Amino acid sequence: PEVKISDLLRTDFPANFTFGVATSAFQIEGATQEGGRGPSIWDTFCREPGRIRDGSNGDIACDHYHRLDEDLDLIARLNVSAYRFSVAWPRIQPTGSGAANEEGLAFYERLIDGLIARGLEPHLTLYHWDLPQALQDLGGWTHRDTAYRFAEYARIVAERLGPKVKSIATLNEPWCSSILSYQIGEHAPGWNSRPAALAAAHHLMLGHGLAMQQMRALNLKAELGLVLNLDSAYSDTPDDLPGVQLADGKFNRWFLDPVLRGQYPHDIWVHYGNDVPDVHAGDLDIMQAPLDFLGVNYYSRTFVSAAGRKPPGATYTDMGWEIYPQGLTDLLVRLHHSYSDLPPLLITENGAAYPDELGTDGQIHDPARVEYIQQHLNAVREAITAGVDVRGYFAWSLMDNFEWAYGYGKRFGLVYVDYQTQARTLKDSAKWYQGFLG
Ligand code: PNW
Repeated sequence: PEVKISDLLRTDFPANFTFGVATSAFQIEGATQEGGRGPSIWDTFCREPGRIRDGSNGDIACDHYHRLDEDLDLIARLNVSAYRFSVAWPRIQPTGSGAANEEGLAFYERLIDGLIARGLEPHLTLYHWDLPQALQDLGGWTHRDTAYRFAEYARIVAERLGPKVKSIATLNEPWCSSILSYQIGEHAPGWNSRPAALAAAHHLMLGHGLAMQQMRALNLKAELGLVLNLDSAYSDTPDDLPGVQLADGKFNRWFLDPVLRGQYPHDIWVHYGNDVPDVHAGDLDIMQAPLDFLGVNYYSRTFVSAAGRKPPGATYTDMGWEIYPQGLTDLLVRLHHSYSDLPPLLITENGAAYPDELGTDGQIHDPARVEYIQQHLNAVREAITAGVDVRGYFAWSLMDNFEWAYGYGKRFGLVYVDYQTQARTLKDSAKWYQGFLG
């Protein structure tokens, strides 16, 4: 059905559909040496010359650690019903194992209580890439033992905070914390080894499964799940279809199939040859633990062309990522048809970077971001109409923040952050979301 996207209404979505905004700990908190926090691999990585485009680090970031109440008020002003945040493992276990650091737990308890007091649902992510450096010194995710350390950390957090939150996701985007981090080397710890990356991916997914076991035993009301970054792959010629299958297999199926089918995808296993991970008996059963939800982070599509062609007429965000909302509908519908035991889906991240500037009128006009979000919400609506069980949507991000290897140069926020003053200003996109939800 032809719907003018600007006419998209809250009532086009189910009444109990969750709308929220998302962030992660390292990208916004700052205060990296406070509250008993230990160093993470991102603190180390930022100090290595050439790793971060603008030479920045997470020491101050959005100073969220010191501005918690102000930021909770900001979230509430957007009229959302939910907030997705992550817990910094090195605040809870400064060296990645052993007793819990009470100050760390207390900070997140204050955050959660503050959300509840404002009528907002807390959605907690356990691991958004900030591995304690002490565990990296032992090999990081290439070391099988890290999976068991992660499960222990999950139990500590879930015991204390689990009773108060709506959902707990184990990992955010294991493709990023394995392939992008240990093979491509763009993220911490910056390695360049495919076998190391595949071992890391295996141990991440094993850690996910072990954490699920630990948390299930607590009989929490919270929904337990996993967040993957997924995209749809396309080509403009049948000659490129093998390339499409390969891209889809490495990016999507390598992570989906162990969790939803209890097996690695055969074609990709063969493709990886001698680089495949050491899988112990029983690992895949652990990884296949039932999920209450699957979180999907979607930003763009993959266009495969051996000849190097670009999709005609394509438009791009400031990340150089193509804007392709149809890819989100296609992805959701495909998940629905390909996986028989698919849990309910949450869009846990979606958004766009643009080089926003504070105008002379004191406003930030970001019409391209407004359009991006409207188009992708419409894409979600179309998937729901097609029968896919999507329960919520979280815009990435609440506010501009530390965009990993790009530092502060890429702005994903609905709220503008002036890093000199730490002043927060609602962009037009925040006002649009506020009005849409209000
Ligand atoms: C995600 N890639 O990162 C993360 O979950 C966020 O922390 C991040 O700020 C956001 O998306 C925007 O980048 C990704 O290279 C980073 O395909 C890189 C990729 C995908 C996701």
